[in-house]
Amino acid sequence: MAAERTLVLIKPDGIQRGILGEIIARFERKGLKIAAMKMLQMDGKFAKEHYAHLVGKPFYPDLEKFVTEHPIVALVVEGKEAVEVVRLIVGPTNATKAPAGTIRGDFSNSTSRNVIHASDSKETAEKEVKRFFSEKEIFKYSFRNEYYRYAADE
Ligand code: IDP
Ligand code: MG
Repeated sequence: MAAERTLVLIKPDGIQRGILGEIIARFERKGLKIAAMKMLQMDGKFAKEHYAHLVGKPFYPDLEKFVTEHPIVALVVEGKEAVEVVRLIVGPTNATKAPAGTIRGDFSNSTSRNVIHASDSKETAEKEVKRFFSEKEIFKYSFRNEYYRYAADE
């Protein structure tokens, strides 16, 4: 199985609302691997880099305040087609329209306080994983029961 990596952030609202475990459990249940995990607090400079595509938007000042005023949890999630699979589990940005069963569909009704971030493409994932983690913080381990997660030819 050609493993792919993606970056997941559980935003301040996920921690404040006490649903960190429920969110992480969804990735575990899917069979994905948590390759790295840490708690941190972003500052304004870091937020501007991470959300560079949104800095000019009218909602950006609120977004920066929201993501920097409390800690977040960052994870590297790994597995087959992890970038796409994680985005499917997360659901669309506007949680009001997010299908039930997705994280945003089940835990949020907002376009802003939408609980979680996930990289949106393989290229973004590579950059974002590096932004949050050094290579030595990312663990390369195998599941003892890989056989029950993927067939040999996947
Ligand atoms: P994504 O998180 O689904 O990838 P992006 O467009 O990359 O969506 O936006 C990043 C984050 O910025 C969103 O998750 C949300 O917190 C915030 N955001 C995006 N669009 C809006 C908006 O129209 N109003 C308020 N906040 C927004
Ligand atoms: Mg995005």
